[in-house]
Amino acid sequence: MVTKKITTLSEFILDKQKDFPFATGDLSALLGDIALAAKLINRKVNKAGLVDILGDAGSNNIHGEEVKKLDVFAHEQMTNCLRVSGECAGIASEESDGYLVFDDDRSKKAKYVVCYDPLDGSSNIDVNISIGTIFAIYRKVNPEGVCDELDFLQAGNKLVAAGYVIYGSSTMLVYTTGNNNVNGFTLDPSIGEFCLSHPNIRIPEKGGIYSVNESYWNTFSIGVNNFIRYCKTPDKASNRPYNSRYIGTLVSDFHRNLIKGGIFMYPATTSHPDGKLRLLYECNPMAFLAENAGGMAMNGKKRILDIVPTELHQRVPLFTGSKDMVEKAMEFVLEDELILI
Ligand code: AHM
Repeated sequence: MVTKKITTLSEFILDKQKDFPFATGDLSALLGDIALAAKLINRKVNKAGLVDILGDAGSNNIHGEEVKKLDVFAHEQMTNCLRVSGECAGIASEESDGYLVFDDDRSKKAKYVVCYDPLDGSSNIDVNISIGTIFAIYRKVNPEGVCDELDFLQAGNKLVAAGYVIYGSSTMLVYTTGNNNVNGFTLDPSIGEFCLSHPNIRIPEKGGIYSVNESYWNTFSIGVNNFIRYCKTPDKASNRPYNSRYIGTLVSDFHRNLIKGGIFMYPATTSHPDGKLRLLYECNPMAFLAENAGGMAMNGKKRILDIVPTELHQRVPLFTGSKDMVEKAMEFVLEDELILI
């Protein structure tokens, strides 16, 4: 019997590091810390259905400890893993108002800051639908001293690495450090390792899926609605109508479209002119992944990665996925003035 060689995430990261002769290994270690936090979150996510049996969030479990909400737990795991690692100078999380500076001796000298959404799709937790963790890694603007807000308010085109973990029918970690290379690793629970399962992911240029919350139809711009109508209109030459698929967890919708080809949209609405999704924690990391997999990510007028953030929790409209579909969506969207940039 021939046994196929398994490449673990740690082996893969170390192997990649060899391509950069001056690499110190800090980024590799940082990615390893995030993978560790993901495994801890995954363990808890798998037990989420037992919360009603073992105790509701906010109550005490059999050990007398408070049962935490899963998103708070995920935030704490990410923060703790990064804090003790010494490779991260500070974090900004969707779950906390401000950024957090790690000011111990090692972290103060660290080169990187990390932005994350510890548990994306939290409204899906209670109904056993895939959720995820999204992360983005930047180099500190000023390598000396503790980090400050400007380190987090960098445009996505300055990203060093980004990725997500999807807690789905299997648990996967997908990440990129740029260079048009995106790789996916599936967690083998029997050995507790993420193993390379999806090398060099390329998003199909012509997708066949559109993902949008159509219940907001009445509040979208005319341009967005015209694009949705285009997606539904039969046309043999371009394989329309496209399939409509919407999970309501960005990580899951994005992941499906990344593998199968499609567009994900969270456009501006009349009541939310900047949409719902956060630039730092959701849109930038997904845009970096999309572009490095051969896709696109726009806010309706410009490239997501070129937006310079002005605040930590800034929201932006998002159109991302297969290049042909995003370009087509932009043609429709640009016809209309409702999108406010
Ligand atoms: P969350 O931060 O509460 O998890 O919300 C983010 C989620 C995204 O994962 C998803 O794409 C979007 O919200 C769905 O929103 P809606 O229910 O308005 O369609």
